[in-house]
Amino acid sequence: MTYPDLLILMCQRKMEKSPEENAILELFNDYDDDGSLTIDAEEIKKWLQEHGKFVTKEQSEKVFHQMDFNNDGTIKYDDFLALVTARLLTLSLTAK
Ligand SMILES: [Ca+2]
Ligand SMILES: [Ca+2]
Repeated sequence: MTYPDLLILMCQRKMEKSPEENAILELFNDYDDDGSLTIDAEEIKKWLQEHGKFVTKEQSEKVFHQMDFNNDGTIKYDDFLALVTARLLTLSLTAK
């Protein structure tokens, strides 16, 4: 399973229980361990570990850059929302 797939899987699980926006915000808060409203590579690494996926520092930095949707060096909720929305849209299109 690739990293984005894991992300979407977690999101879909949450969505079964709550409306779309809340599910994404909840997931964002899951990542944002220190409540700084931004996600850094270290938090990604930690989150993946908590979900049984061990990555190196290099790998977590690669994921970080994938998730930094507007390439400004930080992952904020906007990036996260854009990423998840784009991904879900792709999935729902390919599912048909
Ligand atoms: Ca943080
Ligand atoms: Ca960004």
